[in-house]
Amino acid sequence: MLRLLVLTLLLTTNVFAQDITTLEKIGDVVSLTKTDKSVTLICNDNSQVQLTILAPDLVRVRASFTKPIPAKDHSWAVAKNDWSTPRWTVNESPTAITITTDELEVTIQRSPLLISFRDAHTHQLLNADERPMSYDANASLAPMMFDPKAGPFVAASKKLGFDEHFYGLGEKASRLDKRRSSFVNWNSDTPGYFEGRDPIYQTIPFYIGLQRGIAYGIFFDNTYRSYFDFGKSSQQRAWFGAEGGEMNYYFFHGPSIKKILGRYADLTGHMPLPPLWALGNQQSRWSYYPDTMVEEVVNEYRKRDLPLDVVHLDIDYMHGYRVFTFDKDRFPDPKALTDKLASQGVKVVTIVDPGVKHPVDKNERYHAFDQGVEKNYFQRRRNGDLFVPRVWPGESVFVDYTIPEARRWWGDLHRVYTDNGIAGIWNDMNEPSDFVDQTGKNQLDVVSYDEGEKSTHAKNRNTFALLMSRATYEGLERLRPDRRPYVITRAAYAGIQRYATMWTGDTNSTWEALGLNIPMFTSLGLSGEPFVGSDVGGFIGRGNGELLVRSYQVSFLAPFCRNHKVIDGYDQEPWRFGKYYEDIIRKYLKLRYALMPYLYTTLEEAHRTGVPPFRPLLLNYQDDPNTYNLDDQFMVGNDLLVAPIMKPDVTRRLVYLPAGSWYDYWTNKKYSGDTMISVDAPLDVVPMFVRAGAMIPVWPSLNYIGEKPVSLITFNIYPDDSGSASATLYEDDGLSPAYKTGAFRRTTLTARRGAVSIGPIEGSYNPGPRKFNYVDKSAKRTKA
Ligand code: MIG
Repeated sequence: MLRLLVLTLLLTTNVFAQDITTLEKIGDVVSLTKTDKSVTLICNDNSQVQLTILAPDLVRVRASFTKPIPAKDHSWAVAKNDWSTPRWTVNESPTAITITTDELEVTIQRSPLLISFRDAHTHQLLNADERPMSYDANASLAPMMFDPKAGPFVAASKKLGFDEHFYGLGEKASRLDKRRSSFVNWNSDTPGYFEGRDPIYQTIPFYIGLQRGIAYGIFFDNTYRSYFDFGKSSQQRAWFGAEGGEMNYYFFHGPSIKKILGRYADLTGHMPLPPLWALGNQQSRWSYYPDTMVEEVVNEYRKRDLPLDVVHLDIDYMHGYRVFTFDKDRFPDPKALTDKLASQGVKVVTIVDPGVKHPVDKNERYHAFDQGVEKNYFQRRRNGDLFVPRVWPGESVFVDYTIPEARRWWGDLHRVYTDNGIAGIWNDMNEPSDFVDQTGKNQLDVVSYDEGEKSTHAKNRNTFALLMSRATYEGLERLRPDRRPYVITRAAYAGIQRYATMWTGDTNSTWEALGLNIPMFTSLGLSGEPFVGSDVGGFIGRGNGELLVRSYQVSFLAPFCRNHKVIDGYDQEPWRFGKYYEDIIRKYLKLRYALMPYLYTTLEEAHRTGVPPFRPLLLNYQDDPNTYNLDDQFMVGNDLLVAPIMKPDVTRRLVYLPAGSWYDYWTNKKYSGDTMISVDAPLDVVPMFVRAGAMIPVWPSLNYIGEKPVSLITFNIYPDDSGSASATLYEDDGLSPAYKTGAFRRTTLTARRGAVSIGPIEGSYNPGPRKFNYVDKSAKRTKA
């Protein structure tokens, strides 16, 4: 009873912070065993630590307290298990064991057991344990009550560098550099969140440490509620831990962040390319209905010469919020609607929530519920009762997505969408949100199949969205094998990039919320989620024309660019505040479409290398400490630098230009970097700069992707101080998965004092007849 009380307090207040100095430390090393890929250390308290060498720059650390490493080893996040073991050696001395790869030197001090990571060449220390890995020997933590297999709280603690910066950790309502902050991961529906609210929707337990320009990464693959403290509770340590599960982390050696992101993508999966039109402009509302209103929105866009590729249907398209149905009065003929919109170049995305309506009346038939009950695919409580949360349909049930057949069944249910011409699926509420209680209290005794482990909510909450997105993605892949799936999710766990793109949930229509866009998008990019965006204009509350314009001036270069608004909010489509604002928004939407070949080239880079399109400056200028906290500017790819205004009534700002030369995008005026400049930014201007040495490909004006064949690509040349510039252009069919088997074309171009040479060209895709045109921007300086 007392435990229950403590549990209730912990969960309702959510201010619990573990004092890791009270935890029991792992014992000393007494012996070791080796295989061709790993070393297992056996400790004097029967604990074991296993270090597995996956790549020269990637070592996995697994610890099991007071018992052997379990034979079972499973992760929903990890995509690659077949690493070809690199060269490595192990050396034993009386005091330590040292594992050496071509890049890393990992030393395990025997007593006390402390692990340190060094650069194999310079022997420079990268990261070191501050105390031995530890666990809660008293096992006093609450979730165990419901999940005896959870095990105790586990933690690892690292020395905090005096000058160490921390990045990543997925979706956090916080600034870019996470030094001196602490965070909790427990996927939560947090409408109207503000800076500092934590946790919010997603769990990506991966971070990057950067000190003296040298980076490492740590991925703590543990799905229980987890904690990260980057020098907040003590200036001596950065620690991470979780309320159960294994101490199980991967250490990535840089020194470059880009390299770490590539390895992280190898480990947890590369983002597949979405259809090219996913980079198009998108419009949403909770909710457009009936069908004629959707048509009206699209007609407005076309009439006003505003580009648009996608319109979203929020929850009111359904029959009484029943997923996989359409309301017969509001959407009597969805296929006719999608056909009609397709003829205007617009694709339709529908929302699909996890809550499957539980019929109120026993005699009511609803196929999704009936089939799921018959097949026993819905989550149940430990006592065998169906788990019945309350969400939009009222009393509902959730699928146990850990059951492979249930994922397949769920995916196949999407046939009703693909048959009706729906182009993509938007997964919301998948924390999973439950109106009975948003902290998860009502779900603690829900059991999931989990590969036969029959584990509970404490372990499965944070992966629910990952598995739901997976079911959706794989379903769309089966239903339309010749098309790339397009899935958008709100909640996530590491690995989500294999299945879904994301948006940052229910923001406020405020300047404060707009100020979070850049740190959140860039942090997500540093966490393996390249395809990100936020409701343009903000979701909750009433904005105004100025806020909407400034919001577009951030999002017009974000991968996901969608204006969306809450049900009772003031309308905020681009024209709603009048022509003055609409004209500016048109300018930025058109600029986005003009830059499409550049955006797509950087998106393909993200797919291939894990390096995101939307970047903090530090990703391109890792040696420049001026960039380490810079989160009111961003870059797209290597070449575009944008410094938006995110405050009302402000029309001038400081812009930091890193070393090198830069061209003002609007005037072509050239600046020397490595300095701060002050620039004008009236409402119609977002300060934007092009790196000298770049060539930016642009398309002719389009109302939507594929409106007409692109027969002319213009390369705007921004020569560097020696008169040179270069570019890469990536092209493919934009729709099918054929790019995965070589049907793409990557063209490299180099300009030297006006002469452009093309080559090499990679890939087998034939882009059809199209001409290249070259414009030397250094000769086109205009007056501001
Ligand atoms: O409880 O579907 O974040 O984008 O419009 C609110 C209705 C549920 C939350 C999503 C939002 C969406 C809304 N949903």
